[in-house]
Amino acid sequence: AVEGLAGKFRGSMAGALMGDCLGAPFEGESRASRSVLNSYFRRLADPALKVPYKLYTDDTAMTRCVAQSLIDEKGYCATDMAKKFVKEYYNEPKRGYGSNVTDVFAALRATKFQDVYAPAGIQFGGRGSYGNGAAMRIAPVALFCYDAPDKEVVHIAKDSSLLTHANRLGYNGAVLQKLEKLLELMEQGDSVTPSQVEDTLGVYISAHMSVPTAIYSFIRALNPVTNIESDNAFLRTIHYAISLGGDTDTIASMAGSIAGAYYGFSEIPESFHRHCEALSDAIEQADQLFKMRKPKSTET
Ligand code: R7I
Ligand code: MG
Ligand code: MG
Ligand code: MG
Repeated sequence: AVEGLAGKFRGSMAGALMGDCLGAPFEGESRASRSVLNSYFRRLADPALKVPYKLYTDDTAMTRCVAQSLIDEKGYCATDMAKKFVKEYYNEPKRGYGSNVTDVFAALRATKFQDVYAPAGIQFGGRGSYGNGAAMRIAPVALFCYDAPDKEVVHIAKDSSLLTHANRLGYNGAVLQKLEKLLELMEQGDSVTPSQVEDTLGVYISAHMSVPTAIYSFIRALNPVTNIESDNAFLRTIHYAISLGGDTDTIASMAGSIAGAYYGFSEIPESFHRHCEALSDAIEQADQLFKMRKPKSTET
């Protein structure tokens, strides 16, 4: 088995995929009941269950592009990443993309990638999208920048986000503002209900109403959660994130990538591997990112 840091790289990529695949059936629906979700996870854990695997959505389609671009270019190349997004979208447009980001893909293609940041900048009357479509695909950037100086991870995270999402609220202030609320919720411990999380942090498709929620899901699921039967801590994270309703694939994917990195791939129950599309690709990309990780920073 792959242990240690390599297992954490695999866990992060696999966790992002699994949160997306397992959360997608519930996206945009009203919050699933505790019995529906408990039996969903119980059934999937049964090795005898015969069902097709769950398809990944735009979250994973774009995560795969980010990872592959960093691998192919051995670093951040805006044009290559933008081209990969566009090629992927036109190959498989029915992965559930946000309704406005597809205009960015069309404009990038029409302008032959001449100014790769321009199309995102003119979304929503020139303010840019505050959708969570940049945050949902960020895990490979964190892995690629493992041990790199902070300014490197900030640079790649920000610039790769700007290829599709230019709204300053989306990637800056609003997220930080919400982190204060996140701390407030953490102080309240186990008594916090799904409605409170929805009202305080949000379960919406905007970055500022989903990123703090994903972080909260990871923290909350470190310990058993009332009404959540999953006793494996990795699965509990995804189960809890989905239980909040709303943008379930994306919140579960972001929470899953953190949990997978924290617990490591070997902690992900094997019975769930076959339920997610293209898990072997996620592992392969994780291994490549692991092999090419930056040497330990010598910055003081
Ligand atoms: O952010 P994005 O890629 O969407 C990601 C979400 C995830 O939940 C995926 O699973 C998928 O379902 O979609 O796509 P965008 O089209 O940029 O943003 C998503 C939506 O956020 C838009 O269609 C708008 O409804 C909303 N939105 C805004 N609304 C008003 N004003 C984003 N920015 C704005 C804004 O500035
Ligand atoms: Mg999606
Ligand atoms: Mg969708
Ligand atoms: Mg979503």
